[in-house]
Amino acid sequence: MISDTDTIVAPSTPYGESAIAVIRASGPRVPELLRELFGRTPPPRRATRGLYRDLNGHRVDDLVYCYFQKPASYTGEDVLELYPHGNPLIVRKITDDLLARGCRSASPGDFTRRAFLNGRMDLSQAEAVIDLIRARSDRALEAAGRQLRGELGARIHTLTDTLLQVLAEIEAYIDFPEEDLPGENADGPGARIRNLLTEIEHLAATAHYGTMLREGVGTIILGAPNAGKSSLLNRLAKRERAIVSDQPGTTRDFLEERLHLAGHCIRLLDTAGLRERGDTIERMGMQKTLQQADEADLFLVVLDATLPHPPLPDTLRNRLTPANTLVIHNKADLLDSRQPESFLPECRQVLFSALNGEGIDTLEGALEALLQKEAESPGADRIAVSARHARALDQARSALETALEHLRQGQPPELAASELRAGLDALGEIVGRIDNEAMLDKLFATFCIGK
Ligand SMILES: Nc1nc2c(ncn2[C@@H]2O[C@H](COP(=O)(O)OP(=O)(O)OP(=O)(O)O)[C@@H](O)[C@H]2O)c(=O)[nH]1
Ligand SMILES: [Mg+2]
Repeated sequence: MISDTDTIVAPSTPYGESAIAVIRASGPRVPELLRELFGRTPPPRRATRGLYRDLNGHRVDDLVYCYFQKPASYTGEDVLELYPHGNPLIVRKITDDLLARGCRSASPGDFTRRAFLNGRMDLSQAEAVIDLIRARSDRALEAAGRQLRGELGARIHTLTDTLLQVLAEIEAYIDFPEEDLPGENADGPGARIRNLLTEIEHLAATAHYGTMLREGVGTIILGAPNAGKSSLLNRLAKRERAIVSDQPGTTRDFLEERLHLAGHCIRLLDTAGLRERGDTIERMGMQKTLQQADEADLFLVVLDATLPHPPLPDTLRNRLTPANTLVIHNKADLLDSRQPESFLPECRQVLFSALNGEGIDTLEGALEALLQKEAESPGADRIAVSARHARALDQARSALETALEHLRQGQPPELAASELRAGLDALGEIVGRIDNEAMLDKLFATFCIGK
């Protein structure tokens, strides 16, 4: 197995006061460290009490430790976990002492990287570890948990198994050229590649939702100055987050507030009002609004129900669909019995008053419905791939499409075979048949130290 031969050490808990802290060491020196520190190798996986003395013989802490014997450990190597009192000074003294005893400071993601290199988990699972730690909503936690349990890996393996079969079949025709490749029959290679393509596209289509889970659902509040955008943010956030005033152009920079709805983490953005004129700062604010809108997942268009509705810039208008937009007719309290003027009629309309809270339940319900739709599209298969996975899936898709084209045109089977192999490689990158060190460095660098 590929593994560095040094023994790495790092605190696994964040810096600060706590009841206990965790320090972890992994590598070949662990059994020796145990003998040096505690005069014994305890039975694996059993919490043991001990007195930690540093190299100079000074008492550092009375603590509990646990030995995980390879390969049955997180990293697949011998691992020592120490649970001292959660004082940063103690944690530092122990870490420094372990460094003095010949360990090396772990870099971000080092432990998980070793787990991956030692075959304890595939790459999609290693990535799920970081997703799990970072998850800010129930849905994100669930998705990361499923990926950590290997559900994405299993899907990819099913795809690569089928692809290998098709490849073997095509290669058989290369070896026995006197037989013709079966053409367009139901279980010929062409049909099976098309099935694979459907599966791959299906998985790739979950990437948008995957980003929403990993980064929060970017939800932008848009509308004319004074429409009540900041008042809406405050209502949804249930606190006075943004300044509200009757002066048009109050919000100039954008404000972000995180909230939870239907198991999702929402990044709600309040923005500068959109209008034709405005001073320099306000225009800069509007520019920012349009930039933010470019990256948003959902749109809350706020209108003053008592006024005629100003037009939206075309670039923005083109992004708004019934699947991502709610039209909010605010200031319903001023409306008497009049009906508000309809706007973007294809989208869901909600009558609302930020002043008295009327319509807030309907609004939250409508927002939840949009989120639920996202979660279910494109089929509730419960897997949401990341941008990295999506790129690999896309490469696989284009290779398979080219292979299909070669077969269709009756080209020599070698050409299709070579494309299918490229497709296999691309799928392999998702679970980790990667021999590119730089790529691994980049991936694990996003981890925290001690993980
Ligand atoms: N009557 C009534 N007034 C409201 C309602 N919502 C907001 N307002 C008032 O409308 C004015 C503008 O509200 P804001 O929330 O600051 O509007 P905005 O869209 O953020 O405005 P800018 O930041 O200037 O673009 C304030 O005086 C609010 O008190 C509402 O539902 N009913
Ligand atoms: Mg505002």
